[in-house]
Amino acid sequence: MSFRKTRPIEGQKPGTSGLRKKTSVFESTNYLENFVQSIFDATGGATGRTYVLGGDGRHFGDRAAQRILKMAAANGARRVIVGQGALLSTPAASHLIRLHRADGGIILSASHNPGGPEGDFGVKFNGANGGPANEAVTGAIHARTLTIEGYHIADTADVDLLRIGTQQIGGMEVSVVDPVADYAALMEELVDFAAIRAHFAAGFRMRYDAMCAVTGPYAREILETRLGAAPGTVVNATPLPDFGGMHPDPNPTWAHDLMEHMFAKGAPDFGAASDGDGDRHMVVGRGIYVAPSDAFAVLAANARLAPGYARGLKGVARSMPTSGAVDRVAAAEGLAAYETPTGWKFFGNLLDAGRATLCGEESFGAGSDHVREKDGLWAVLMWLNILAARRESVREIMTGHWRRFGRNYYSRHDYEALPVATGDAILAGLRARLADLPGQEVSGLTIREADDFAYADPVDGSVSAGQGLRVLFEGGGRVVLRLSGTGTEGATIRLYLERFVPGPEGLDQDVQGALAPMISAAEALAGIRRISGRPGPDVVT
Ligand code: VG1
Ligand code: CO
Repeated sequence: MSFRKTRPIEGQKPGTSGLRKKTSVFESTNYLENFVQSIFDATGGATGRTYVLGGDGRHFGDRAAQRILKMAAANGARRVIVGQGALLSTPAASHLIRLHRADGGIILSASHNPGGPEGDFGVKFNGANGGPANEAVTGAIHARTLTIEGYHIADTADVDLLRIGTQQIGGMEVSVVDPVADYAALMEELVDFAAIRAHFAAGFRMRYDAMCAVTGPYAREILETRLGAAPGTVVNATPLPDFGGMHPDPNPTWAHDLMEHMFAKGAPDFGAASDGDGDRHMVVGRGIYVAPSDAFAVLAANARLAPGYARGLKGVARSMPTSGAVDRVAAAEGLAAYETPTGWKFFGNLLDAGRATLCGEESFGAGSDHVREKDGLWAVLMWLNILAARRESVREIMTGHWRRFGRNYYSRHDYEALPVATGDAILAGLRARLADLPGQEVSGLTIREADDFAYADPVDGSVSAGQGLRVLFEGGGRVVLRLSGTGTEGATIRLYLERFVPGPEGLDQDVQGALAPMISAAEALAGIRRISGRPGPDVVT
């Protein structure tokens, strides 16, 4: 065991989902080590503790895992449970933390950001409840990175991460486990595997694109082996260090190959894709894309069809920028509905306190109280359960949903990697005018309310301010603006647009067309294009 001296390294503030940086930054001397030591120091030390460790298989993940194991040992940890090959999807890691009552977990991923030597790397710390560390903890970790003087590491050979079973580093036990088995068993408890198996046997066809990221082995085992989907249902199923050059972000832009298959002649009944670390998902029907906010509302409306939720839901929670579609389901079913800031960590208290069963975000994330992370494959299995039980197509389910609840037309426009000063100026400009906006008319819409969203956690009373600028219009339309916390280059502005149409007329419009008034109102209010000089958004979802 040795103590190595270092100096604090700037720029380590963990954002929405842990710390993300260019891979080369993480590979630079002591960067990873300083952050990991700071995690241990800021959470009361590692002595006697048990951790879960794994990641999405991206470049540097295996070397990072070896170093973290040696550091945990030198810091006195009792045991680390690590996925074979250093692989664990984020939801599977969350499950293992809970299953083994571990003290926490370290997840090696930059989620949907591209990987490889030129791409991004990331480290997330999750607490004993299996969820992302809250703001108090990430703040303490950050503070520690600014004062750290060195780290502890064992001077030993690497462990064999391919060999399932127990090994030792000094006094610490390293348990290499199958990354899939416990997760798959949990899914069997929640979702009606028999019904889905029968549906596949009756000819139902699907395409699951794992985008060369972590969910490949999970989806193969669950969909093809356990549920009997045709071999080849799961494509891009082998996790690769650079994700095969793909950008493992499951949206129509980056999962365009899946979109093409689902809109082509002879398309399968159902399509899905997941992101790098397996917490996000996209669902697509034959010839119909399902927006994440709508997909979440459908899950809430149909959850009882799955055995794990047959007794109903305790409540639902969505992030503020997520559309109000799920609120309409909650109102109809008499469920509590919560609105939280962006980022899964804000759902943790509601889930722990038993106030919410399902949580969802517009950014292709949905999950339940089975873990404390969003869970892409779980959501896909819930959809399969619903499709098998209702014996309807995705299009029929969506049309029926909109007829019953009305339709929240919704889109997110991302302006990526703007100069930081430009991003700040755009937000500051709108923020300064918020108080004067109510009552004003812009692009033919009357503004009802405008604020900078602040969230008071109903469980612990903590307040998170500055979570996004909201402009609400008469009639239920909305424009929301916030800066991304997960980008690794410049400032990314996310513009969220929403308009409610109660139906029965107007449920079948083109989304961007339906949102045109909100799009021009947003430009009139914030001037993103005018100030940045960009002709339009880089990504539209
Ligand atoms: C984005 C999404 C947010 C999500 C976060 C982490 O954050 O908007 O909804 O929780 O990514 O997702 P931001 O700050 O860039 O908008 V993941 O798949 O990276 O765990
Ligand atoms: Co992710």
